[in-house]
Amino acid sequence: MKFRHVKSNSTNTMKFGTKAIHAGVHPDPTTGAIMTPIYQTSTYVQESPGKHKGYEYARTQNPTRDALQANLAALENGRFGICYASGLGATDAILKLFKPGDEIIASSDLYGGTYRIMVRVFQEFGLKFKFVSLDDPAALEAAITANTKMVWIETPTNPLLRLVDITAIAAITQQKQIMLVVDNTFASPYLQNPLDLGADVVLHSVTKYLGGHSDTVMGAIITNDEDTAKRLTFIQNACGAVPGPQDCFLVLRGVKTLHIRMQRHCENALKVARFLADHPKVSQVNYPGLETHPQHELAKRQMRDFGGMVSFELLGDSLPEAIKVMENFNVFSLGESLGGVESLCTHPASMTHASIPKEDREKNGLKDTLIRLSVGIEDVDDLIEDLRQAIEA
Ligand code: P1T
Repeated sequence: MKFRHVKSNSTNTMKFGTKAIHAGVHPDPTTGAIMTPIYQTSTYVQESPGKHKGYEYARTQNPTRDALQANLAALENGRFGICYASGLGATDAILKLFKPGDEIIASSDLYGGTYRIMVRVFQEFGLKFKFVSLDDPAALEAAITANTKMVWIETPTNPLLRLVDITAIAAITQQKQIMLVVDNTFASPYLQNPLDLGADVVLHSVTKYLGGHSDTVMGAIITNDEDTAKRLTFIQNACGAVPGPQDCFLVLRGVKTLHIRMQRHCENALKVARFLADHPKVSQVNYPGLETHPQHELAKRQMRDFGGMVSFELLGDSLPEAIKVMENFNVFSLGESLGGVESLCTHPASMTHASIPKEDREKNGLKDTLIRLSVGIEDVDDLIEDLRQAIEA
């Protein structure tokens, strides 16, 4: 099979905003349509058995998906992009690269669904997982054994907005020839490119900032390694968790404004974080852009800005009070997910991280009273007023 996800040379030299709009997409060859058509088909007509235009069956290849995969690869400065039906579908594909007995070290603060697929699905098939706090890269060296095959990190982490030093971790994994996977969902490729910092594989929940409009569920993997890309493309087809062409179209459309949206997400989130940090009823604010964040210097070095996610705790640590605040919001909507244009508020303990046992959550510093915000791109004065009235009501 022809391997079709190679980035075109011209996008190598483009800046981010130009790539977001142009990489991977071409005017439709039959009509000149500037927007990539939604190839809503399950199969392709062949002239003679095996004589076709490079497309046989839509689980295996689809032109709308090809365009998106090439676009996302370009945004991460990678050669190969492979899309899946969800972020967890992409995680599933990566975990299928390993065999029973292989050991995987994951950072201990991570999305609850990632923890769940590791512990409740792949551990049953014989993969071994260790969850280690990787704030300090030395903790990784101590955890590695001869069977360690992969290190999985999220940075910034969900929901505590801690950072992992990708360059420092990559120095260790490269020396020991262990695959390093970075879940770059919270930063988006606009703020951070892990492949440039030494990671082998980047994963996105495309559902979030890449899609950007809370209307699609999708995942993506980007890598420079041809063998890994071939194996992941094989799994994409053989296991079948592919995104539909309509969803690929929506994400191609969403990505065209990624750079503009991210600028506003960052601007608004910093103002929201400062407001919360100054509020007398707030005891703790997690945002890498605050000078008080313990890894602010690393954030400045590793990221181009600090993102749209903020989490906080109220003084007194009362769960009923935290719930009251979440019920009081008028502009922030209470719900799971993040990265859309509209502001969302989430209660990690009962929603996104409910699948992690309470004892483990608390060991990692995730309290039941933590409130997570996905700061949208509305007028920030309205967001701050909404927070003020919800906290003070
Ligand atoms: O939801 P899905 O597209 O399958 O992506 C899973 C996923 C992977 N990685 C990170 C860092 C994530 O945050 C997620 C999904 N997270 C949420 C739904 C959430 O509200 O945190």
